[in-house]
Formats: sequence, structure tokens, C-alpha cells
Amino acid sequence: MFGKLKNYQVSGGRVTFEFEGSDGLKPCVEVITDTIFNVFVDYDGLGHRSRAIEEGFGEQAVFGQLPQKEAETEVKKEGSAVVIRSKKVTAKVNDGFAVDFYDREGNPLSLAWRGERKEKTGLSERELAMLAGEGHAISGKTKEIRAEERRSLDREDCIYGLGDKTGFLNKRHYEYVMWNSDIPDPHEDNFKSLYKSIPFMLVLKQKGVYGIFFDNHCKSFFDLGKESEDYYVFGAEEGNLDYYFIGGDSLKDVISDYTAMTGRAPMQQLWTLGYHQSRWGYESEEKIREVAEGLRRNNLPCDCIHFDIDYMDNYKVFTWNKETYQDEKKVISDLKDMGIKAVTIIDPGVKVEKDYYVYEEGVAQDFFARDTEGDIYVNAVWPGDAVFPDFGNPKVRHWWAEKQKYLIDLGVSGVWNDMNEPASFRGPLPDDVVFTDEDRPAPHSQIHNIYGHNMAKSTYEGWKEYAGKRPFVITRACYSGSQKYTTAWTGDNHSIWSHIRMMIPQICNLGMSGMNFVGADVGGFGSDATPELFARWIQAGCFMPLFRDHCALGGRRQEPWQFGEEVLAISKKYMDLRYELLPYLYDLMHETEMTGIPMVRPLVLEYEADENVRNRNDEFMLGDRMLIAPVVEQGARERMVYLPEGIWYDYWTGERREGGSFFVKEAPLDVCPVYVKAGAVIPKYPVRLHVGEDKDDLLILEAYPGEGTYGHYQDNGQDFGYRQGEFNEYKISNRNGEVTVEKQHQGYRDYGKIEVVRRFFG
Ligand code: MIG
Repeated sequence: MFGKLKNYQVSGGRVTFEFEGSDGLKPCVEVITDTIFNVFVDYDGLGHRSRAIEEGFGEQAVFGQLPQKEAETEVKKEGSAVVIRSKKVTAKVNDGFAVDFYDREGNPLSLAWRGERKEKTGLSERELAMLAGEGHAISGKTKEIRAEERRSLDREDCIYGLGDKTGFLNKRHYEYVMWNSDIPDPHEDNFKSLYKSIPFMLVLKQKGVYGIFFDNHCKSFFDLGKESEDYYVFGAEEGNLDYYFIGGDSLKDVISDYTAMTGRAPMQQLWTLGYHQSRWGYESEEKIREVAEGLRRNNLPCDCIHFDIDYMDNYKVFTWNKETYQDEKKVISDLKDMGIKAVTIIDPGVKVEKDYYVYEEGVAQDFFARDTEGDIYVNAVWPGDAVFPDFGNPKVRHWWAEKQKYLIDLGVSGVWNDMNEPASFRGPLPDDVVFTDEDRPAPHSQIHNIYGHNMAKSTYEGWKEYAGKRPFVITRACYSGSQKYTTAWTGDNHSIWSHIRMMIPQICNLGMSGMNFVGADVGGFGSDATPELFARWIQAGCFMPLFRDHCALGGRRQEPWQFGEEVLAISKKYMDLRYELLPYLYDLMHETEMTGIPMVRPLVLEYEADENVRNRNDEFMLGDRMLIAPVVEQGARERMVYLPEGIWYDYWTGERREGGSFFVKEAPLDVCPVYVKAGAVIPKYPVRLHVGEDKDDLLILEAYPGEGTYGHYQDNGQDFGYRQGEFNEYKISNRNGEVTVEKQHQGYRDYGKIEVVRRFFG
């Protein structure tokens, strides 16, 4: 990148360099903590302009900011290099701004790549032009890459994270583009972009582990060993070279560090862990009521029905269709009486229509993006001609936050943000459409990847302010750090077997990228679910943080009772299990808020030394003690299962198994193989139809043979009182079925009753 190292200056933990050819760019390396180093080249001359790390954000110190305490640092010249040492990591800065990182014993963790670059295998200009014709140019490079970094790869390195990318758990050998993209075609493992941009990756080495967070929200590129076996490359067309190297002792450490900086997914309300029923096409009051009644008639637990774009008047946001609804407020309150909450979709595009209040207010206050001529930029989305709120402007976010009152007053319980890549029907938004990036105008190319993030942030702030509960926001598009404000779903999957398979690594990688509360549409969104596919999907989906059955207009209806008696019974079995597991899921959500470690985990996150799990795509863990091995093959009535080291119990039969090997497990259509670790305690609630249903406030502690301890957490499941100490914490010990419960924090009412159930004690 640059030439010889000429000079350097030390100020606290920050070392600023001068190289041949680096005039004015102020390349620097800064020690943030013992394990986090920042590498920065100020191409823009604007300094760090992170939208992921927010100084001063949040109610608790862990919610997304750079740690304030200064790490102990030692800086000295060694030969031609400058060596920067923290207690845990050493960086060596060489000529050309080649930065090498070592662990505390001096073993290399990540070295700059110094060799020649191989010939690029990327798309030719011609291929790019062809793809542009099909609307896929969004994934291609269009400009010169400015900020670029090339780093060495070792043979054994595996790469995880990167948000919602398609394909498999291990991202090595693939190439990705960070450019939030709405792609309706079935997502394949060769896709480079999807809806979210999370430029954070974890590298698991034969010995050692580290993370790279490339905090550049413009269009960026990751070649993770496609071009070469020997190195990976990341870079961006605009913005700065601004990345964090995170060293740690484990993948979990790296995730904790990343989420300490960008924020941790906070506790959601308890009911959000219930079952959600949705479909695009519940086009009237009658349809919604029919679905709610169907759920209850079939004795199916459910906490929420989603209102897709059908409920709006001509797809105008913050309005209701008066022709298809007599009284929306009454519908919502009738649902509430059945224990079912309403979540409404809100798109960013505002219909161009005289006298439509949202449009008029936005125009009057200059809140919509403009073209380079200064006119309000118009594209088309669901309402036809539409304009785009400039969410990067804090005033616009404030206005949009106030708009949420419309929904809150109607009794709505949460918001589902769609189309916020932003998507558009009349070609993509041109790169030069003028938006705002906080305090300065910025072209679309520089705010595209944070558009959904800013929309979610504004929605969160509105609900926090006006609803007084933990805001429940679901988004399709996001950036690093969005987990502070919003949950997410994986967008338009299809009812095809490759997509139930893909859901597992996709949710695991989102979780490792900070986005904890996520789910894929159960049953698949596009195309038509078969009874078998739906049965398998609800079995796997009931273990995901967001458990929502959703499908597209025009496709086969997909409520659990649409596939016959057998599939209905299977659905009920797993929906009931979901409700039994509520306190376990809630404990895990609490753990995520405290540590950043996601609820759903790939096996490699718990057993990183085990080479058998580094590429395990078809199993996952719920917390550290429950392993799920769903059937994701059409026609299969058995499957291969791998259990890592230790003793495991088959959740359904009690069969005891020693880990460390593969075996074939029989799995008829009603069985999703689940294993529980020896010594585990799993907290449960009695089966119920919705979370608020009173069941004597009973907590059931299921104890498995073996020894172990467990931390259980309890609060009101609704508001932020827990941050003022309104919660209980229990330490539960299991000595081979002898269970003791010790209260460790008292700030909330006690359970009506705690019951111990010993499972599989012969
Ligand atoms: O252009 O609101 O991903 O969940 O049902 C399609 C209609 C718009 C895309 C979302 C999907 C939703 C649908 N939306």
C-alpha cells in the first residue's frame, strides 16, 4: 500500500505512522483493549465515522461503544518495524503498512500478505454488464477499490460470520459483497450478497482464533480464499480502511469483544419467543379472525399474528384499509383477548399522494432523499410512485419515531420493517441520490448499507419512547450493530429443501455476527410447501429465536392445519415443545445480552477443538446443553448424527450416548433428533396457548443424569425494569438428580411453585 516506514508518533495507545506515499492519510494502529486493535487509514479525511459503534449509546456500558479504559501498551522500534504490545496481542508494523499480529507467546495469528497478488478470478466487465441486465449488478464491483487489505491464510483456517450470507457455515473459498440486496430468486450458495451487510468475520486456526471487523459501511468486498489458497482480501470502493483485529482465546471471546463494541442484542419481551403466524395475503379482517380462530380451534399455541402490507390503505404506511376492516382497533383488541398480539409491517417507501399526511409532512420538512438536481427522488415500490425517508438525518429518525404512535395507539405490539435495503421496483436507486449521513450530505452509495439500520434505530427509539416496553422490531436489512435495535428474519426464502438446509448455517452465522434474535420463514416464503417439508421445517424452526410461519401471496396456504391430520399433530408437538422451553430460551436471551454469545450456535462455537464440527452444517446447538439434528432431506426417515465429546441423552427416548462419533439415528416424520448433555438442567413451563396464560406460575426443572450447574434468570418479561435490578437469579445444581436451587439475586416476585423432574434415571 505504502512505501518505507519513515517515522511514527505515539500518543497513549495510538501510534500514527508516516510511510513513503502516505502523506495526509495518517495511517495508525490503536490499542483499544488488550485484545482489540484498530488499523486505520483516513482516506476520507473525516476520521472514524462508524455507524456500528456508538459512543455514549445505551443504558449499560456493554451496549455498543469502545471500552473507555486504556489498555497497557508498550511501543518500541525493533529493526525496521515498530512493535506495539498489549497484555495479550502484539502487532508488528512494517514497511508498506504491513501489520502482523501475534499472540502473547509470539505465535503468529494473522500476518499481512506480502506476496504478489494472483490474477483476479473476479467477474469480467462483460459478465458484469450481462448481470446488470438481469438486475444483479448490485453484486459487482463498479469502481476502483481504494481501501484494501490482504492477509495470509493458513491451510487449516476456517472462516465464520459475515452475517446472512448464503451457503455453508465455513465461508472459506467464497467471495462476498456487502451491498444490501433484495433478491427474489431462490438464494443459492453462490450468491455474493443478501439483505444484510455485516463485515465481521471469525477465523479459526489450527491453533488460535481471531476476528476482523471491517467497519466500512460502503460497498465492500471479501475474497476469502477464492482468488488464492494463501490469502484473503477485503476492501471497499469508498470510505476508509478501518478495521479491528480481535484476538482472544476462543471464538466466544472474539464474539464478546465484537459485541462489546457494536452492542449486544438486548432482551426482548417474553411473548416474542412464542409462535408467530403470518402470511402475505390475509387481506381482510375476516381472514385475520379466521386464522386466529383456526389456531385456537386446533389448540395451537400462538402469541402473534403478523399483518403484512394487505392491511394498509393502498400500501400507504401509517394508514389502515377501511374497506377490508370495519374497525381495526377492535380486531386488534379481540385478538389480544385470545392471547394473540399484532405486529404490522412498515416499509420505508412513502406514497406520493397529495394530502396523504405522511407524504405532506415529509415534503414540508425536507425529509426525503433528493436527486443531484435537488428534486425529491421518486422510485416505485408497493404504493406506486414513492419517496424515501432520509433516515441518516437525526430529525427524520425523530419524525419516524413519532409516527410509530399511530400503531401504538391502535394496540399494535411490534413492527416488521421490510424493503429497507432499500428495495425499489424501477431499477436500483442511483449511487448519487442525496441522503444525509448524520451531519453531512452523503450519496446513496455511502448510506445504502446503513439505510435499514437507521430505519430500525428510529423505529426502536419510537417504541422505546412511546410504548414503554422493550421494543420489538424485525428488520430485513441491517448493518453491524443493528442488533442493539432490532431482530431480523432472513427474507424471501423458498419452500425448497435446499433452504431448510441453508437456514441452519445462516442463522448460526448471523448469531456469531451479533444478530442473535433471528429466524427464517418456517415452511418457506416463496414456492409451495409440501406436507413433509412443512413438518420438517416446523421441527427445526421451533428451536430458532424467531419462530414465524410466513409465506407469500399466491402460494399454498401454510398454517399448520393446511397439511392434514398427521402434519397438524406434528406441528402441535413441536409448537408445544417450544412453549415448554420458554424459560430456557429466555435464559439464553439473557446470556446474549450479557455476553453477546448467541442462543443458536454452531457446534464449533462450543467445541472448537473438534475438527469434526468445523464444517458441520446440519446440526446446531441451543445454548450449551441442547443439540438439534433436524432432518433436512426429502424422504429421509433416518439421518447421520455427530455428537461431540461427553455423554448425551436422546431427548425423546433417554438413550445414553457417548460423544465423539457418528451414528445413524432413526427419525420418522414426527421425530426431530434432539440430545441433552449429561448433568444438564433444562427449565420449562407447562404447555400453554400463549405466554401470558396463567399456569400457576410453575417452573419445572428437568434434571438429567450426571452433574452440572445452571444459572436461571426471571423478570417481568416486558419492560426495562430489570436494568434497575427487578429480576431474580438462581443457581441450580444437579448432583445426579439431586437438585438444589439457590437464589442469587432477588428483585422480582417468586415463582408460585418450582417442581423438579428427574429424566431418565432408570
Ligand atoms: O416485494 O410485503 O420479504 O416477507 O411478505 C415483496 C410483502 C414484499 C417482501 C418480504 C415478505 C413480505 C412481502 N415483501
